[in-house]
Amino acid sequence: MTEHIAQSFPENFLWGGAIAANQAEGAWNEDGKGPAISDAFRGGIVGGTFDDTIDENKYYASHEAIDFYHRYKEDIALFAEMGMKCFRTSIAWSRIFPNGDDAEPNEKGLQFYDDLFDELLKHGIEPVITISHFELPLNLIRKYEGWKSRKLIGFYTKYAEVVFKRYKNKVKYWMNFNEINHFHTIPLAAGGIVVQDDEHKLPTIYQASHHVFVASALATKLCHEMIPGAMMGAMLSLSPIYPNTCNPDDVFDAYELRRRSLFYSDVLLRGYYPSYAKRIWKEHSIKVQMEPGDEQLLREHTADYLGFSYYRSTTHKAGMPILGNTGGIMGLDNPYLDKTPWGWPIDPKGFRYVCNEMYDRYQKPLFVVENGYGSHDEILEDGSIHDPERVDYLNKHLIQLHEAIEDGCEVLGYTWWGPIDIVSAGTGEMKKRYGFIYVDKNNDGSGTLERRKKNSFYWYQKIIESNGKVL
Ligand code: BGP
Repeated sequence: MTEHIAQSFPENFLWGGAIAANQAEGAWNEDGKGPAISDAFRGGIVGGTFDDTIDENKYYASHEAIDFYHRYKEDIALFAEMGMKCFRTSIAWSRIFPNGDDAEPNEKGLQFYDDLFDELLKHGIEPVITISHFELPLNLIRKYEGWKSRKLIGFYTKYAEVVFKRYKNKVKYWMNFNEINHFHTIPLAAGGIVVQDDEHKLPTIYQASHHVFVASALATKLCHEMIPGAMMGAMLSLSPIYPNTCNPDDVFDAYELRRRSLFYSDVLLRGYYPSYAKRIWKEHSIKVQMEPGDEQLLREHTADYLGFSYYRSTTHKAGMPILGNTGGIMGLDNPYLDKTPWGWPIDPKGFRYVCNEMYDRYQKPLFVVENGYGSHDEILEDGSIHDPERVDYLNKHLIQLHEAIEDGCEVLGYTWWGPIDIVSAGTGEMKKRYGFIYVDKNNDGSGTLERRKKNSFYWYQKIIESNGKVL
């Protein structure tokens, strides 16, 4: 390990880890929980298949996941041992409202998160909560075609109000929707948006997004009114988008793609639709239906901070499709970068780049709520697990994050994605492991679920203990 001396991170910097309910909890139909959209995907929400009839004879990764629902005490004790100051997870909407449109919330679901948050607080760990992380109650898809329907604004704000009321003394950091800009790339899984066909795709996505913006503004309003001092974040998936060459066509196209991916944060953090949206709508004959007062709500209730995930960068060439396809997501090969075993380019400098780009653009605090390295891990004969690549990824990214802070970016904290191995959102695999803690579970669902510390566990512990000085 190269010991590079960094100055320490800001005082009270929130070091932590992040997971999502559907990728960790399991117990998919226990204690009154209704099925969520994530329970109906097999093989991951990006590459997998969705069938809302859920065949119980088949294997669905989210149904047991790593059984965090029953083992959270053991897991939180390990997070505390690492020294975590905060922990990001989501509330599964369908534990609270099993059908999404129920008249009353499910008490057992509410109690679970009370217990979970108490356990975190007992260890001095601040909960950081995503209200909706790819977990829309399935019934809202079946009955209303998801966010396409304006009715969802009411269901969501009711849900948000219930959780604010219940957890107002326990949770200060909130986010409405996970990776909201993926509503464009994976509308069903990320956005709970049912798109009939290509012709209706863009109009449907923009209309549904408008409903989500109004719902976010209303929830932000409630959050501020009900929980003094609480902060509501917008949450984005961020990758810098590099032009493939200095050909102005490549440069402008990359810029255009960038802008479209920031459409969501532009609305949520600035409080109004950006000027470039008008051109997109005109070109695609899109008429977004708004009600009187909607735009005022957006203006008055903007997000307090930008939470984001950062894993990699993307390289773009003029003419590559710019909306909603995998070419747009993964981009071209960048010959200057190594890749993870899952083919994701490793780009620590890109991390500094996006932090600066976002802080320059919005001048609001940043919170890195996902960054991580998905890889294979093996238990050696002596029971140990060596994961030097994960440690290397972590170090290099944190060094760049520190640089970004020195550049002047205000960063509230950093939560490593999957501090414990969980189900991959993209592929539904267990073998794509991010954890500092290994979970004995395989892709086919076999395994004892036993937890075991990897080498990186001890290294992250040192990083937190020294507030980053060991880097
Ligand atoms: C983000 C999601 C997470 C998470 C992560 C890693 O897009 O917010 O839910 O899973 O990506 O992706 P994967 O699990 O596909 O490796």
